[in-house]
Parts: sequence; structure tokens; C-alpha cells
Amino acid sequence: MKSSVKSSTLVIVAVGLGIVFAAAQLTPMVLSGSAGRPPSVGGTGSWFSGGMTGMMAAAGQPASIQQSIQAMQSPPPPYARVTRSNDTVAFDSQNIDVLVLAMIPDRAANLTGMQPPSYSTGDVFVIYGLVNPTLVIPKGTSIHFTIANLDDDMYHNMVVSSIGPPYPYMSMEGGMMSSFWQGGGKGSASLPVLSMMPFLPPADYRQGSAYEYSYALTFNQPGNLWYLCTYPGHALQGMYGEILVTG
Ligand SMILES: [Cu+2]
Repeated sequence: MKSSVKSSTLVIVAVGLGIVFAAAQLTPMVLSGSAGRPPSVGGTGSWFSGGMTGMMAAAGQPASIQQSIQAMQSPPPPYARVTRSNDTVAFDSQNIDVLVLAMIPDRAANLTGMQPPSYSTGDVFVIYGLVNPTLVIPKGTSIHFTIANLDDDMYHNMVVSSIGPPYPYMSMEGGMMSSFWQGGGKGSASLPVLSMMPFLPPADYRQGSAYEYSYALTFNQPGNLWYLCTYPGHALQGMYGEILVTG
């Protein structure tokens, strides 16, 4: 989906995220073979090497579009109960893998046979064959997220926040301890997050290549959380879903 945000804005946003991200000492991980991902080819260097271009190129690991789609469409593991009628995936393991594919809504509908939720008017997340599903997990669960961007003209990420919709146009990742959130309005706000990640560059369908990024998060408190894309405008357009942590 097109955005009205100028590329210069994106670069500034990305630089800011890179710094915050580095400070959080979250390191990108290369997936093991268990998730069907190809290994990283060559190092991606530090966040700051190579200037702007180098940093954008370093935002994520290379992945195959085809393998990402095949992994999404393969049967879910025994610990994941996928219910299409209420767009929910319920997990009964303490250690789970969740592959998240960011894409345009038309492609999501084609790949899954599901329509995006009514609140969604833009790009979406596809997880276990569902679109922006609710994830239900037991307290104490660790999720190993892998996010791949299969959109061919837009940057995306996926972070987890304790704040739900409505989201403003700019929901900047405000760090783990942010208390400046003022949701529901226009403009920008600093969003408290449990996780951070860089924006993944668009996929290249001629080459069949995409970018992906992995991180793990442990959910120790029961309650409602949300996963969302913090690219300007995307969460506002419904690029989010809910995480229910049961007691
Ligand atoms: Cu997005």
C-alpha cells in the first residue's frame, strides 16, 4: 500500500529506531532449519555501518518468499489450535514458534481464503493461515516470532504493546518504559512496547526474496496485549491483532 510519508521521514524514523533498538540490546537471530528458513547469507554488519543505505539493507535477514508462504501454509504444530470462524489461534505450549507474514490484503485473501477483519482497511499480518488473528497463550509462554515482509512496496515491522487500538497515525515505539502514550487521537505518540524491531524492506518478487527478522518474547502476566506495525499509518489502518495471555 502506498503511503504519503516521504522517504526522508522514513529514514529518520529508521535511524531513531536503530538507535533505540541497539540500546535495547536485542540482537537479530538467524532461524534454524526447524522453521524452514534458509540460513543467512553473509553478515549484515552493524546497524550503523554503511550509512543510511547500509542500515536499511541490514534491517532483517534475507528470506525466500516461496519458503515463507509454504511455511505459513503448512499444517500447524500440535500445540496450535487454529479456529477460522473466530480468527483465533490458541496455543497450549510454553514454547511456541509464530511466523508472521506482512502483506497486502488482496494477497492475504488469496493465500488464506480469509477476508481481513472489518476494522482493517490496509495491509495485514498473516499468521497460521489467518489474517490478523487473536493469539491465545498461557501465562509464562515464550513466543519465538519470525516476521517476514512479503509486501512489494512498503516497509513493515511487528512489535508487541500493552496498548490497544485506536492508534494514531504515528505510533512510534517509545521504549519499554514509556509513559507518554496518548492513544486515540491524530498526530503522533510514543507507544510503550514489549518488543522492538526495525522496519523490514519490501520484498522483491522478481528475485523471490524478502526480509525477515526474529525475536523471542516471554509473556509472564495475564492480560490483553496487541501486536502491531509501527510504520506511520499502518496500525491506524488496522494492521494489528490481539494477544490474550490467560492466567
Ligand atoms: Cu506496516
